[in-house]
Amino acid sequence: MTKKYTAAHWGAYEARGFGADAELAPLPRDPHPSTIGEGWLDAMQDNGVRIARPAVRKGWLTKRDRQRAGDAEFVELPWDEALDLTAGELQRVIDTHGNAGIFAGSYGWASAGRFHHAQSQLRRFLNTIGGYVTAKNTYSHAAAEVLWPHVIGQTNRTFQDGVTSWPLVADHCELLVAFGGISKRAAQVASSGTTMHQTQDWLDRAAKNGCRIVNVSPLESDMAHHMHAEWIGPRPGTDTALILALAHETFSNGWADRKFLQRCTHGAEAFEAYVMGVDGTPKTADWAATICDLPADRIRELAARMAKHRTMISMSWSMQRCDHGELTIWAGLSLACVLGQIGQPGTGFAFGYGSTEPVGRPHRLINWPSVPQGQNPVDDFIPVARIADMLEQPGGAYTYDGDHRTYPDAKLVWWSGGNPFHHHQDLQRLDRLWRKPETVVVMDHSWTATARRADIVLPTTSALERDDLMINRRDTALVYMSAIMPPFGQARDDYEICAGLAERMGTHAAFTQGRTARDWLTWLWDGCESVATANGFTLPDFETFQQNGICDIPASDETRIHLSDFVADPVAHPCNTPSGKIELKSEAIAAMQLADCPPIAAWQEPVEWLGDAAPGQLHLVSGQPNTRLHAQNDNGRASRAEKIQGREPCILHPDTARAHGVSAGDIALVENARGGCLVGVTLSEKIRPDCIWIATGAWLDLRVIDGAAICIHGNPNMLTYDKGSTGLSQGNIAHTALVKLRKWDKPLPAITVHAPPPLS
Ligand SMILES: Nc1nc2c(c(=O)[nH]1)N[C@H]1C(S)=C(S)[C@@H](COP(=O)(O)OP(=O)(O)OC[C@H]3O[C@@H](n4cnc5c(=O)[nH]c(N)nc54)[C@H](O)[C@@H]3O)O[C@H]1N2
Ligand SMILES: Nc1nc2c(c(=O)[nH]1)N[C@H]1C(S)=C(S)[C@@H](COP(=O)(O)OP(=O)(O)OC[C@H]3O[C@@H](n4cnc5c(=O)[nH]c(N)nc54)[C@H](O)[C@@H]3O)O[C@H]1N2
Ligand SMILES: [Mo]
Repeated sequence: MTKKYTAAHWGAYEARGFGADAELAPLPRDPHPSTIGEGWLDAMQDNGVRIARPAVRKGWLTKRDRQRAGDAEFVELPWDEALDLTAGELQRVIDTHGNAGIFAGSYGWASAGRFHHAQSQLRRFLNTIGGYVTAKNTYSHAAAEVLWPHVIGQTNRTFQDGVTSWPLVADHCELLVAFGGISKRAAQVASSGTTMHQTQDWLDRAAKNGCRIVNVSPLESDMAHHMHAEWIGPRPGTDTALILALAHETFSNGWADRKFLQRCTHGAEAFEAYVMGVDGTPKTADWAATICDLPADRIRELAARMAKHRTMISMSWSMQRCDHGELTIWAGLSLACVLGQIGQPGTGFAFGYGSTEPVGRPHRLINWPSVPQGQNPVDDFIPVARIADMLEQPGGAYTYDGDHRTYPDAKLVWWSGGNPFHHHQDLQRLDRLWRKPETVVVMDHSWTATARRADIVLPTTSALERDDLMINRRDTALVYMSAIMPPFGQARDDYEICAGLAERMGTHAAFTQGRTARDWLTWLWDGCESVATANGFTLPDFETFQQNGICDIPASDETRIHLSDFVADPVAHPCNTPSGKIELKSEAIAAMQLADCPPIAAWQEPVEWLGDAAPGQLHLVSGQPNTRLHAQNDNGRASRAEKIQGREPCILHPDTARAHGVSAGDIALVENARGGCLVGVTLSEKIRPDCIWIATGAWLDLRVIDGAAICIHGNPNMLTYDKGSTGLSQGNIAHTALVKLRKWDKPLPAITVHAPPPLS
């Protein structure tokens, strides 16, 4: 029997059977298959959440109301009527407001195949009819995306691609200081799929080689237990102060690598002056100890070891998903410059080890083809996490990367392949502002919190229901993804939906270029064959690839030392910064005159933090879920198994639980001025007692109970703060929030979000 394969952002799978009999097994070559995959198949076979037919919200259909409350009734329509309605609405908005009235940034992860990529399909279609306002940067690392080009002259993508490869760390690094940890949890994921999970193996090899690992994080399990890592848990959001104190120790003890600073950096004098206290405050270990709530001796001791060993400073992406996040990662880079170990094997500075699986992979990167999105005639955009600000204040002023800009007026909001009522902060605020646009269109395969807040819902197939190609830029294999289920209900591929709309808008030929979905797959494969030839190898023909299901890429090993060319000869290989060097002070950022973003990596108090908390307040850390990709598969087995009385679990220190009168297994209300959520209590000694950890991704089930807006399911974005990290990048600050906690002693409301909305 020939094997079939499929893939998701969390791994690649062998498939047996079809439809109700389908089974998935992780690839035998994958040493550590993901937990997320265990809940994939049943999530996609779940009648309770899959959208079977196009649906239109009744209040919008009958009277064009904007009451997108999440509990609305929907009317199911035949495809032709739904597509006519959608195309008519598009045309109306374009005629009345122009294409700039369409906001279709559509941020989100969608599914892993190269062709059936939801956003690409939507953008390609909208570009054929005059374009749309888009969203720039990501929720993952917007602050880094805007900062790195100024201070190191690389895009975040180039930076990540160049990060020193794992084997060099495992074999040469003596001290790995990991801010935000490096965990198997987040490393389950690789955007566009992966045939293996190896991050933990690299860490194990490092430990076996005697590398000492220091986990700097509020949560000890951000580093695997068996690593016996040292744990330093500063108050969340205070890492910049800790790093500045490490730099202070390094300068004052004469351990700074002055030659490196002189050869390879710009602005080191300004940074040193700030660290040593030109502003009246020397950034000593004692100074940081108070801010970070750490023993000063511990900071001094760590600084000494970092200076005396071959040290890698690793920062997870979470380090910049907080207030002034740009400054945290810039501080990390600055300290690495002071230590002078950048450009050598296994030491220096890294951003993103463990945040996704491919970062640091020792395989060559190949830029495979993708479906062209075309040109967007509308050049307006918003920084991705400023959606609620945009809805609140069309025309409102904001700064972004040195520009003074104004928010567009979104009349029609279109989302495909993303879930803002998962990913955005302060969801009660978004819920309120979401009612401002005239029309909301959502394409998804499931009744997510966002789909429930749409006017027009167009049901898509899931990746399990169509053939596609798994093509990751840094994998050792390509995977032919075979459909293993028929389309759910009347669901259609994103491509087919967009083609149907393009037909109505008169752009069918431009959108499809006369190709069927299968024609596009062969077109992509033809492109892959050319890329392979240019890289010195050949690929099998399309039919053979489909037959085999997997195609290994030959000779894919690659060793990389980040910035080694630059460090070896900064004159011959300058950084693409104004000075040609790594900038510890940026004149470009200085010229922006931003109140919240100084031109060096200085400590700025976060808008909310434990150093300025009321008694009993806790810091909320809302990281990536172990059992899901964001909100995807929340209804699947793996995610459901971890819930407590159907609610998302939180992690609390036993002392904290006791002080708040809650025990393991209880339901607690976590709340602040922005809203509340109900969580199930789990206990661990391995978390700072003044923190609470809640994974993202429980589907928003919003109720007003005794006047308070509460997600009864446990979505932490009810509590997070919706503001830009600084006026530089406007990145989200999901990891900056204070909350209170108390036992929930009222009746526990039933979860409704895993059952379909009322349909007629
Ligand atoms: N509090 C807090 N919030 C956070 C974060 C945090 O750390 N803390 N992290 C942030 C980060 S880094 C990110 S990346 C975001 C993630 O936020 P999102 O990427 O928006 O979250 P997903 O749940 O992956 O949403 C993808 C959606 O695409 C749909 N989908 C899947 N396949 C298809 C398809 O073929 N077609 C269509 N049309 N749709 C499909 C899925 O059903 C799902 O609803 O969350 C952010 N939010
Ligand atoms: N299983 C799974 N893996 C995923 C995803 C998923 O949804 N599920 N999503 C993927 C995506 S889109 C992204 S962007 C990446 C994100 O990857 P990361 O940003 O690395 O992941 P997080 O879980 O947000 O954060 C990692 C840890 O940082 C710690 N942390 C938070 N705030 C602070 C702080 O102020 N200081 C310090 N020192 N530590 C802090 C938290 O304890 C948290 O557990 O994960 C990817 N991987
Ligand atoms: Mo992300």
